[in-house]
Amino acid sequence: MKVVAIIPALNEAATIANVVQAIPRSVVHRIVVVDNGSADDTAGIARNAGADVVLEPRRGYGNACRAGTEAALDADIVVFLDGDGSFDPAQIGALVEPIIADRAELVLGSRELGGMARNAMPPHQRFGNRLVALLLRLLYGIHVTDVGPFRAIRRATLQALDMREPTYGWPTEMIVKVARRKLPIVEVPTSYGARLGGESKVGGTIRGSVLAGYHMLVLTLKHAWR
Ligand SMILES: Nc1nc2c(ncn2[C@@H]2O[C@H](COP(=O)(O)OP(=O)(O)OP(=O)(O)O)[C@@H](O)[C@H]2O)c(=O)[nH]1
Ligand SMILES: [Mg+2]
Repeated sequence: MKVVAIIPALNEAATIANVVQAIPRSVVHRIVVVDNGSADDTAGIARNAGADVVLEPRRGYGNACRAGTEAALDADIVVFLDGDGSFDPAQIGALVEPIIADRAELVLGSRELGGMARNAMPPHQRFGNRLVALLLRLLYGIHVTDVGPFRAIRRATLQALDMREPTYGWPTEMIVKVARRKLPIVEVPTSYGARLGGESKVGGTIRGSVLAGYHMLVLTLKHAWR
């Protein structure tokens, strides 16, 4: 099974080389970094570290993930991870295993199960993730403990989901659409630390937190009542 790692990255010059180089090449065949018009040299540094770089001019986490998926048509499985070094790329093998074993279509890395460093996630973000996980259980009957970005999915399945969300709704949209199709979702414990450098765009900013929380809730409710 061919595995391609997709890393959406916006101004991650301080960390992107570390992340790309830590990805186990025995598991991952190709690394795609999607640069969203960074003001720094994220793209050049990622390329030097061994990644293929895709430029996506339309801003937004979802737009970047979609561009990465379109650049990974050769993949059987795609893995998404952040470019800030908060996840451990060594755990990608554990993340893809349930798909290879045909036990899952979507595998979610759970930071609640894997444990997070004390300063890794602000309390409001942890609360929001737990709340959405609870709603996913109540409204869709799926047992998840976290709604994180570190995840693996069969590429053909992802393509069939017809993903639409341009920004922070993308990760939740993926989960609810897989749940509505009654495809198997498995959680795997993944560790989580504070970003290794650079600046936060989501949880560490008021704007990012409000937008992410809003989109996660709207997506969860919208697809439940459809
Ligand atoms: N391409 C792209 N990537 C983005 C965008 N917003 C965030 N990202 C990336 O998504 C990942 C998660 O963003 P972070 O800023 O780390 O968000 P966070 O994890 O809530 O915040 P921290 O606690 O500071 O790590 C990082 O790899 C970012 O570079 C965006 O608009 N476009
Ligand atoms: Mg982060």
